[in-house]
Amino acid sequence: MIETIATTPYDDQKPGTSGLRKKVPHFRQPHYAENFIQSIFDAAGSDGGETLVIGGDGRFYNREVILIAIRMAAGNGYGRVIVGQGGLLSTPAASNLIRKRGASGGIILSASHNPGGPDGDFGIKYNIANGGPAPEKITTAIFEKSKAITRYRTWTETAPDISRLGETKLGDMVVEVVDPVADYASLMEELFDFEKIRDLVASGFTLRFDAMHAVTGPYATEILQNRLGAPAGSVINGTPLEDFGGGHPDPNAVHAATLINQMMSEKAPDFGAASDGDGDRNLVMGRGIVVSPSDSLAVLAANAHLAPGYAVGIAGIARSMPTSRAADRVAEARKIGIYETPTGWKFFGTLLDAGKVTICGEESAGTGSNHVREKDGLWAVLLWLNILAERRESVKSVLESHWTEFGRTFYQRHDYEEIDSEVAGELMGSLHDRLASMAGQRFGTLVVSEADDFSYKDPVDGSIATGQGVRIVFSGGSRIVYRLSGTGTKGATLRVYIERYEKDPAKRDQNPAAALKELIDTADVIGEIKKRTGRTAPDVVT
Ligand code: VG1
Ligand code: CO
Repeated sequence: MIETIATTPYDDQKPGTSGLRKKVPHFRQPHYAENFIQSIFDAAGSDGGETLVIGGDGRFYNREVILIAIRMAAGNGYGRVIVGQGGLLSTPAASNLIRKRGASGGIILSASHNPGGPDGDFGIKYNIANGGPAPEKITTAIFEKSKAITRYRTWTETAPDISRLGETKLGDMVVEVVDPVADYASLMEELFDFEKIRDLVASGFTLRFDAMHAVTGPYATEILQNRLGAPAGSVINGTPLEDFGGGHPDPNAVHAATLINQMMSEKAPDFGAASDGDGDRNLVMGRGIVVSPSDSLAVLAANAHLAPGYAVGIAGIARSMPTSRAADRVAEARKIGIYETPTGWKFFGTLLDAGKVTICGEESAGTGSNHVREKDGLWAVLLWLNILAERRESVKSVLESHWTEFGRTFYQRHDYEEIDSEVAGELMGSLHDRLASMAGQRFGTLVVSEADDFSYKDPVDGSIATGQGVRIVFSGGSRIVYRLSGTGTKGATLRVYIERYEKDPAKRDQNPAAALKELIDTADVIGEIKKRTGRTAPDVVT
């Protein structure tokens, strides 16, 4: 029976870059999750009888909220929910299921790279019928609904057991529990030449994939070990844990340090990779080299035609604004479209749906294609493996020949975490105030050619997003970008993105910190970071 429960609004349910993220105790306040889920349903609207996909990254509190969401779906007239067994679905696998099964949307429970556990982070995200994150029009509507909510609807009986595969019913609604991996793994088999990759692995090519105790473990084990023949032990930390083993499932220099160190050692495997909490991001490494995510996007775009799924070539590339322009040089050379969007995958959906782009990527180690409407960590790993299987070269040699052909874009992102929100706001405010007078100013050898706050008009649906990050461009094309993170749950995180293009192959082997030295120093001068925050160095450099 449908039950209507009275509730009162919370005023802080505004989705950020990727859904609503808060600390677990915050989510455990009375009706907090219910309010947000009802606001999603209210914003999405329904004629009744639709299909909804539900899954999450397995973090602490995942199961509880999944059971709440199933009952509320029944209470709100859905005809069927498709749930990953045990409540697990990686973000790209959820996107695939939404598309494949013609669902009207999906609820993905994840705070991605943020740590989990009773005091860790939790998140809820809504994806629409194309499989992609809800666009701003819908996230704004969800927030508006959440501020005015007076009741939510649920189903009287409790949700069925989600640990067993198969169909059961909750009222009139079918609850279908599916293998989280199967459909995703077949999609990967369609896109990539598994036989070629198997041959590569059989020839002695070694790999290590760190699933960081998060959701990708079962996917990587099935695909890399069972289907592609990598020996047991190639996938490490492959069992999803509610607290990610106490770790921070972010595949960057700090949190994936163990694997990075192994890759730099004498006994390194040929290929190394790691993924984040919900499986949508990736870090790719070769023996003795870490591929910067912006370079990875460029290399994947330049070589995608080597994989069967992209053999006809790619229509275009989209990258988020702070992502380096390495991909732009590929697009220019191949005479295909290049689009610059705000941060967050929700801005790629219209371009992918319209067929304007095939491959998208972000500097934060997210890459993906039109096969789903999310970034996809394992997809990137498999495309790399397919490229290596075709070219029979090392990761390092693929990257170096890319730099020789296109030039090298030196790039770093500096994160200052948990700074005081007010201080962060003032820092950005001061940058805004100085934007108009910035052009022509000189900093050492650097002269500002343009400075603005990035706004985006979606070329497909005309929607506009403003305030997407401060860009300072210098003559010659070097660039510093400042923006505040929209995924944190404590204080503010300032991200500073620094880039410089080097065409001369003789200068391409420098270390990025050295190649970017003057820009890094200038980023502090212009951003007044030390002066305002007291921080003398970033917490994370990627
Ligand atoms: C970060 C990344 C962004 C990514 C987002 C969600 O956002 O910078 O590129 O799309 O996380 O990724 P922000 O606002 O903190 O910079 V995930 O893997 O957390 O869903
Ligand atoms: Co993620």
